[in-house]
Amino acid sequence: MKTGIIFGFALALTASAALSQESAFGEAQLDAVDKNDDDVLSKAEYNAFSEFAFQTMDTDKSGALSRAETEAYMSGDLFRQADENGDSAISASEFSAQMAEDFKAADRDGDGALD
Ligand SMILES: [Ca+2]
Ligand SMILES: [Ca+2]
Ligand SMILES: [Ca+2]
Ligand SMILES: [Ca+2]
Repeated sequence: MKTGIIFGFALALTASAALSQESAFGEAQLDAVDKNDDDVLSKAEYNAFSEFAFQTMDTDKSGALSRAETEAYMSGDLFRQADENGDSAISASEFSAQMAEDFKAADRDGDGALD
């Protein structure tokens, strides 16, 4: 398993937890991302989710994620991996670049969907 998809999945857990604090991890998380409930994660669903995860973590609404904002969700290594330009913040474009990379890595048959 590549680091990238772990990054993506960690964020998936993040957003689902934020959506539904009382749900146990598992089914509820997949449901939160798989909007049309077909057990396949389309690129559109993934992108919508990615946007949501970013907004959820960007608590001061600065348009970038500081280490403090992401501390509960990702390790220092993952943070540095996503922080392309090394300014100690993950901008929206760095975030979506990392998410896109993860999607590509996970979509091994290249059909634009994760199943
Ligand atoms: Ca789906
Ligand atoms: Ca922020
Ligand atoms: Ca950066
Ligand atoms: Ca696929």
